[in-house]
Amino acid sequence: MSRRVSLVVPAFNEAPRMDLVLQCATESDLFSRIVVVDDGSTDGTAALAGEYPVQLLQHDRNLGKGAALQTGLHALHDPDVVVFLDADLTGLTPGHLELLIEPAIAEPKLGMITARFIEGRWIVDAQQRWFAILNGQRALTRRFLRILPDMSWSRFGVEVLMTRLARELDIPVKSVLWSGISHYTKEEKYGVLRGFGARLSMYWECLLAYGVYAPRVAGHLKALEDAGITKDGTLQR
Ligand SMILES: Nc1nc2c(ncn2[C@@H]2O[C@H](COP(=O)(O)OP(=O)(O)OP(=O)(O)O)[C@@H](O)[C@H]2O)c(=O)[nH]1
Ligand SMILES: [Mg+2]
Repeated sequence: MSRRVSLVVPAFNEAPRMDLVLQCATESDLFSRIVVVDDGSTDGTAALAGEYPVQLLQHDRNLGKGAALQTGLHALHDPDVVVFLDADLTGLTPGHLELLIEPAIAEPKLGMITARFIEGRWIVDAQQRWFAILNGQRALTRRFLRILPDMSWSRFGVEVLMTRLARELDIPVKSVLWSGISHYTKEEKYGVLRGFGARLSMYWECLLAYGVYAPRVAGHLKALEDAGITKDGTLQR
């Protein structure tokens, strides 16, 4: 794969869980750049990331997933494809990554490819199926990257933002199936009560992003129009 493919991994207190993603990403030859964004962690996330050949960026306080992805994007120089991967995946192999990246390179008309987990844990698979708008593992092509608005306000609503924007702008999106993969749920990370509270607040942030999407992106869409960029991300003039 000769195109420049970059990876952004947002991480908030993921030291005990992020070895697999970093190992898999750094040992594959799929990425020309790998950026880990430590989102104000208070554990050993930064130290762990430092053990791998990645670029480490750090927020000095927690700003949320959307801001972490935005910080990662800022650090990249004109990539052809950007992959977003959560830090807490289990069962990830280079084959999964190839499945996600291949269409981003082979089908230039696509704007975004999302991965949906199957044949892993039923509860996670069900969430991935019924709340696919929230799925975190994505590849974005140049076509979509160039019209992406600032996402740093969106926290866990960042996937809602990307999905709605692609829909509104008629950017083609493809879904690939990732078999035998899962991740740590919030309840597993923080315990049942605290984890469930964190889950509710994540869903709240997603709903909020859905609600404020239109006013938040209106100015950006107008600017794209003024710049002569059409709905599908191509220049009119
Ligand atoms: N919880 C949390 N995660 C963040 C934050 N900023 C970045 N992340 C990272 O975003 C990714 C997704 O976060 P998770 O908490 O695993 O959320 P999820 O997998 O979508 O949700 P569940 O597993 O269903 O709880 C992980 O790599 C996190 O480390 C933040 O402010 N809070
Ligand atoms: Mg998770």
